[in-house]
Amino acid sequence: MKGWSGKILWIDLTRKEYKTVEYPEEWALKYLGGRGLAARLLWEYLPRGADPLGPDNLLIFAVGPLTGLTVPSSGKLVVAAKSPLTGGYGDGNIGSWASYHIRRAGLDAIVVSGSSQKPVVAYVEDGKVEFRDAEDLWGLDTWETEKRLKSEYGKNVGILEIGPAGENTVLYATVMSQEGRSGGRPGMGAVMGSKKLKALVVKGTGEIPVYDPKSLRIEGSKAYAEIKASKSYPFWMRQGTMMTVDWAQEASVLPTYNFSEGVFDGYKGIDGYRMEEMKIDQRGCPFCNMPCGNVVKDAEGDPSELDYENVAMLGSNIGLDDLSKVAVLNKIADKYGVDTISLGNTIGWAIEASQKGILEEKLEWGDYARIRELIDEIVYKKTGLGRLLAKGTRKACAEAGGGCDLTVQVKGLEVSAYDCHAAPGMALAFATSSIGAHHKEAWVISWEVATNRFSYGREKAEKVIELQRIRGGLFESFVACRLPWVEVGLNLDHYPRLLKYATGVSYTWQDLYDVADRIYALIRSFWIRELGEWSRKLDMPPEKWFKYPLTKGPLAGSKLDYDKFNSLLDHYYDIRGWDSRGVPTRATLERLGLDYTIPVLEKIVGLQ
Ligand code: PTT
Ligand code: SF4
Repeated sequence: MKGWSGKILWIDLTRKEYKTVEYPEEWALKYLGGRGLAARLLWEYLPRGADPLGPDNLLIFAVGPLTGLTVPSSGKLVVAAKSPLTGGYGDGNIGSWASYHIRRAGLDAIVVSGSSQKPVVAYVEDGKVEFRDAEDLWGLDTWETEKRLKSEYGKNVGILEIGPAGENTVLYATVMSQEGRSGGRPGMGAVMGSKKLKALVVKGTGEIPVYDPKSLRIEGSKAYAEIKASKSYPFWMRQGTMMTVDWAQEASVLPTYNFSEGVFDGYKGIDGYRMEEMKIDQRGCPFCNMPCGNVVKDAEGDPSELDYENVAMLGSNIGLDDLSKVAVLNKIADKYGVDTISLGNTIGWAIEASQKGILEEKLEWGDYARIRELIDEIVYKKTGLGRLLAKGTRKACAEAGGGCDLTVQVKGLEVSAYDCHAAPGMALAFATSSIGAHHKEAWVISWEVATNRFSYGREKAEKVIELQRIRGGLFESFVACRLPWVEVGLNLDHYPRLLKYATGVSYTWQDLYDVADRIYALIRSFWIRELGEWSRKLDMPPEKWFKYPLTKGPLAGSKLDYDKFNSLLDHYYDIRGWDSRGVPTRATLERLGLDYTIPVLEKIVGLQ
């Protein structure tokens, strides 16, 4: 079989043992890789009900058939596990040389099980593993950790590591790489920390198996050239995702004061043009010719790599209008290895809850000095408030005994940087994303704002599913960055051709949509199995968007409509072939070849 190695490396940290195992060819063909393979592995091998922070959880690093090839933006991998933040399926997509080295090591995935007594680094070279004591690295930030490991193992390795947030199992700690790449928002870094795995270092020296290397090279070159020739390319190279700040303000979707408003008076202080004035470098993931990592000098004179999400969540959402200070908070988050989205969202909730008297301590919007300290308290769980906020907003409000109607999360994962008071389609995207509220799977908002914004019609559900299939299904399973398509309009038809040249398998678009639908239904089944129940309430957007209208900007007075949203959700379930609770029907599971989930779901929720 070309295109896949067909092999998975299993590392048992409890016993310090490892083995390489072949997995069924059918899994590669039906789930492709990345998220698809990770979901299949979790279903098969994670003991049902496993504690996400216990040794039974499986931490999976999975690549796909396009990863690491000389095709646009292919230096990515999926990191997945049962999430300690949500209790369901969790993953993230991270750019790192580790992706390329995993493939050159002849592997499609590395699965880490068990947990070490003492901090450890796993060094993987062509499928062999060495366990290196990591007492000396424990406590170091992600930048310093990577620097030391590079000086030890050389520059030609891929490194994925955690910082203090992962070590201290902050529930939204991420896995980091290359000083500014972060993946696994729903606490994948906490899972790594619970296993005492400080870093995974990978070196591969073999060839990546490809079915038709010549055609792949030609198709890849055409795609690279198309990116460079795109009209959007020059501005993208200047601002990257930071161009979104001005657009979000214009569209009244810029998260402001814990998603109370969609416009921010100080937006000019944090937008893409301000970033351009401060820019000192530009960097990105392997194999990318449109690098989006805009590096600025922060208020402390250090480099900090900015993205729209980071800036909106640690800027307007907490009332901070000075990009050089936002950049400091972003840098700290990267060094500590904690998700900027959940961090900014949780701090925003804390400030609002404090102002409403729910939390004892008085916190103020935009109070940079206090917020900087608070991040330390969260990451090191130093104070009562820090310990509370380290759990994310859903648990924090339950423990604080109030303010749950002010949390902006779905299934326990905090919403990313798009306010949806006046965007029902995007609210549906957040509500039905397979890891909790993340924009990565169906970023319908630009289409929604440009078309029939206030409609709750079936076309919104259709669009959400179309994007979930392409973004959440395909890009996450053949594993490449989606931004060449999203941001500079690379023609999607390159991808089935690239897949054919990589694997020898001719997938039609219908075949690919079936793969994506299979992955979505499997992930939904996994959630149901792990939560032991299901109800459509879990697919509802935050109460805040229904209850408290916007008070500022051109859309003041807007909020979501509960009944209309419910009918939109019905459309979504209907198109997906899921019942009115959001459970895939028996016929859908059979059609997608997920028969093995049927007896389990039948027992837990009963199938229609
Ligand atoms: C992603 C999420 C995002 S989405 C951003 S900014 W974005 C935040 N970035 C963080 C960061 O940085 N530091 C930090 N400590 N926490 C952060 N949390 C947030 O994490 C990222 C890019 C971006 S930048 C986006 S949209 C695209 N996402 C892709 C995706 O999901 N899949 C895919 N196939 N391609 C993608 N391409 C783009 O990748 P999560 P990265 Mg990230 C500093 O992982 O968990 O999905 O959260 O991976 O290598 O950093 O690239 O405006
Ligand atoms: Fe990485 Fe950005 Fe390039 Fe995508 S566009 S591969 S996230 S540098």
